[in-house]
Amino acid sequence: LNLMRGRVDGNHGPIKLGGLINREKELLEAKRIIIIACGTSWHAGLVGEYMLEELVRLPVEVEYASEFRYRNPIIEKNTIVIAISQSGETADTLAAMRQAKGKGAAMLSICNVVGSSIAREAGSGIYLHIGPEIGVASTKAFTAQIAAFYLFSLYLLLLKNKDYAIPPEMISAIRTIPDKIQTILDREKEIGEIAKIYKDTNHALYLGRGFNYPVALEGALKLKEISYIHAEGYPAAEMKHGPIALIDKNMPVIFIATKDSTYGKILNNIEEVKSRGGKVIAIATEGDRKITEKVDHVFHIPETSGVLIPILSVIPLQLLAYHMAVLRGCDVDKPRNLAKSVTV
Ligand code: F1P
Repeated sequence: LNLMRGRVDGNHGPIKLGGLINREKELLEAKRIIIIACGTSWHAGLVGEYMLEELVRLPVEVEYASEFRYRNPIIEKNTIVIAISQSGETADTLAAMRQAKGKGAAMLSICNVVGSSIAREAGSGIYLHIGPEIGVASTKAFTAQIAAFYLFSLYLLLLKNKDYAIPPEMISAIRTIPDKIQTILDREKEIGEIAKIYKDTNHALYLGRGFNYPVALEGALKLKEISYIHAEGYPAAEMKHGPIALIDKNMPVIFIATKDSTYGKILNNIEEVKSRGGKVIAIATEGDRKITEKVDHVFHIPETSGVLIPILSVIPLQLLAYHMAVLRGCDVDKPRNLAKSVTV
């Protein structure tokens, strides 16, 4: 199951699942998973929820650690709590873990930093082996956390059914991800051109459905964090319940519109924005020419299996935030007011 090369340049090790061994019994008996995290890691947790529900059919909830720690949550028997953190030091996540542990939950963590406080508190889990983030904003942690959830889902399928054989296409789907990421990075210039057009905007709206809904949240967060542009991420279907009022020619609307089960609905949402004079940037699947006629700008990403789409669809959004920030003279590695690990 150690399928990932870790990073595109291959300098880091694969994600290993050996750290789950001392939780095998609890995982086998698990009836419910609660994921706790903050910021970008919380967005990865949402992808994890969709993935575990789709692939393993386990009920999953995703909670902001900063809320969970102050509530009196109900933790039933056979609940596993997974804490996700890039730094492994986020105070809210650590406090939420202690809250869950006190109520008898079995703990796991998904962390970058070996021996970090959160990893030690969990006592079991997955290390990403991608090294710490160099800048403050989380980027490679997000994609690696999603890869970890994919491997974790396969691990659970194997654990729960000894006769289960992983379909070869599920293995090749993850094996081909690094090359597909490289294809996107090779076309970074296209994103730079889009950024030049919108660099002076004051607001942006990010919309996605299904697996791309957390990606919309993450795209908006990256823009806020490093370029200080006000941005909101929403499930595309929620647009008509409020954000539609914001649409005008001055606000770019970024749609994650890949060819998956939500595609037809997303095209309808794009039309709703265009008919109100909005400017649309679409992240679409390679070969999708139909969408090109409907939007103002399109960036194509390679095709991949549904649950893995977020790993690819988030990268153009990370690049967009980066280019917007650089064009506006912001320090992308040290954004104002943000700490690398939020330890208070
Ligand atoms: C959580 C987080 C990051 C964000 C920033 C502040 O950190 O919200 O997602 O980019 O660095 O902290 P972590 O628990 O994943 O280390």
